Amino acid sequence: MSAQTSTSTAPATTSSLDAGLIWFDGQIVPEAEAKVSVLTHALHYGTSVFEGIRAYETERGAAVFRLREHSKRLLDSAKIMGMPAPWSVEEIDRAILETIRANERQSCYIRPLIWYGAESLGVNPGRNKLHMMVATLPWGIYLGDDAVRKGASLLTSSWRRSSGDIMPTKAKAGGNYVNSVLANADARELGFDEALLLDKEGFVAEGSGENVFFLRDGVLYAIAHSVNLRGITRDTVITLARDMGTIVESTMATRDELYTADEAFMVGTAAEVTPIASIDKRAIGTGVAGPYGLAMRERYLDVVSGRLPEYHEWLTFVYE
Ligand code: PPE
Repeated sequence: MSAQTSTSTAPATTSSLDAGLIWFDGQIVPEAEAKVSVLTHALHYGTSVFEGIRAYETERGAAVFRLREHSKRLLDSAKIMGMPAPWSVEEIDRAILETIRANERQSCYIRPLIWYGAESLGVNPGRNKLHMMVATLPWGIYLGDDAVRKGASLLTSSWRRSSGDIMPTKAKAGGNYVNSVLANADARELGFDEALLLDKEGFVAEGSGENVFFLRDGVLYAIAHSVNLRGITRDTVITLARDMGTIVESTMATRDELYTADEAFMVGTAAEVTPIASIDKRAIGTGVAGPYGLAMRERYLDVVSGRLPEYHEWLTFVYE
């Protein structure tokens, strides 16, 4: 039996994400008009690079947190993928600010994406044009209210983080995220909040979308860069911790090292700072969100919301 087809009207392509106006190859257009072909190379082979950025409401209106670092990482991802992106870091900054202003947002999650178009099919991307879009979305607490208050429950994933000789793990490339999607979906299906991925050697790499920290005897340990993303929130938290007088070290760690930590937490643009209550059903510390993680979450939210002037250099005020 053949599938029923209709040639009269194209199916709707609008999302239910309330993205409003989108920056699409230099034009600001309603989301319903920001369309791509079903033969888009990136849709078939994951040949896209993206960023996740947040803007927060401050006393001086919306401010984007660490805009330049995110625009730079977007271009670094393109470079790793061998994509000849024609946009400069300044142009990307401007496109992002323009999109926030067009939507009159006070706070939002920002998703820039660069991808190969639909000029040719087949693995070789060479003949496809590169496109860029910027969307802004209302987006609340990533792992939910409960995970933040009580601490998140993690499951060590049976999916390993890709190694650097299989995928370019420092690039935020669309195709890389199949690994995160599989790990996260398994963990959620089994009733956990998030997946913890190990690398090929069995060392802790990261969450499906977060970097990991743990605390032991007053020292804060950041999981070392190996196959994990060079997280901007990780860098922020290391700076904040040192400014608070905490000793911070970068380390490799096995999963059992985390089981017996005094505290652990995950960090990322979307997740912000989210305490970990348990891993593989083992309580971390007392099995609730720990005091250091909660204090770091408060500190982080103060910084991104502009309440601490000494960190204003990290903020780009959108309406000034
Ligand atoms: N590791 C991974 C794999 C990752 O995707 C992120 C961001 C991080 C670490 C933290 O990086 P940073 O945001 O620079 O601190 N994950 C983004 C995507 C989340 C999503 O569901 O999509 C994010 O947090 O925006």
